[in-house]
Amino acid sequence: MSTRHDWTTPEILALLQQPLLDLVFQAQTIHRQHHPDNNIQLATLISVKTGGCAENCAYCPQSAHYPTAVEKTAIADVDAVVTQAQRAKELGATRFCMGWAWREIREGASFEAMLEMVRGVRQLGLEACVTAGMLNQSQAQRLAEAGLTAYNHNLDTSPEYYDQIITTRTYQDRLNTLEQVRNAGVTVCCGGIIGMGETERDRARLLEVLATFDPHPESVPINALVAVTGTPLENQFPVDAFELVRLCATARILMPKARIRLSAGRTHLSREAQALCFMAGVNSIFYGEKLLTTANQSIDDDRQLLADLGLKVGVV
Ligand code: SAM
Ligand code: DTB
Ligand code: SF4
Repeated sequence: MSTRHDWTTPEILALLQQPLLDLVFQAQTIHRQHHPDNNIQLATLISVKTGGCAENCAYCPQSAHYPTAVEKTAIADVDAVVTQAQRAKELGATRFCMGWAWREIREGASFEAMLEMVRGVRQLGLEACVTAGMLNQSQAQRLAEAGLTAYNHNLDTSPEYYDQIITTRTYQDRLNTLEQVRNAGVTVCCGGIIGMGETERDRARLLEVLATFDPHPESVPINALVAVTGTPLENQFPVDAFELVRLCATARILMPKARIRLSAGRTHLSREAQALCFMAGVNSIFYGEKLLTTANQSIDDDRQLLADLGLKVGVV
């Protein structure tokens, strides 16, 4: 099957809703046509600038709008960040992702520091990813020149459900940022969140927007909501693992070449549920004790899981 960019909502819903094992089988079949077998990427995430964000994303513990336990911090030092990247490399990561709780990238010393961090991470031979909110063309260009591999900016949910989750910036703002990233020649890391009270149709619509990009995002993070105390979504129940598997599998079918990253929310998943996600085409995880402000699976548990499943880490 050739890679398509013209998927429709009914087609995607039909994929999502088919019997689970048919869906996973189809996803794994496509996965094996485009990716090495039994291979997974480990990406380590750090928070360079935490908390105090001007946006009101309803899921986010870092938004200044909500009374969460997250405290605003200063921007981390370049040296400290590069040292963390070195440590992540020694532990087996091949991608290093740096997060800033910003509505948009700011100019000045903090942007110069961001460029230095990118150069430092690249010098270690790691892929470098930044997520720092909206950016303009000149900033995207300067990040590209510093060697940035990918910029992460998520759509989070469907265009229809979006204003239930965020009102301080629009879906179109997000699309514009993604276009700047693409124009600068930096790869696009763009995905969303499951478990925020959205319908199955919203999930299909999110995937539709991603799968009608041409080219597709090189990397698609799939986050299961981490319901954090103090946020408007604090009382959401963890999403059923099979629904997450369905989303991962459908993303794999629609975007055969993308890296599908099982991102936030793995601490709620059993080893078996994670294995099913890998079967469904997931080929990247966040690796390290912490995501940005919340806990991740432990390194020991992840190593054990990969060993038990016979998954190999590597850049292929
Ligand atoms: N401020 C930047 C932005 O919004 O693009 C970068 C950081 S932001 C924390 C990156 C992404 O993390 C969000 O777009 C969202 O998809 C995900 N995220 C944040 N909080 C989450 C949560 N509690 N559960 C699941 N995913 C979350
Ligand atoms: C993405 O899609 N998920 C990551 C990364 N991109 C930046 C962030 C997850 C954050 C989970 C909540 C927290 O730890 O603050
Ligand atoms: Fe800010 Fe990003 Fe959190 Fe939204 S998701 S509140 S933009 S840090």
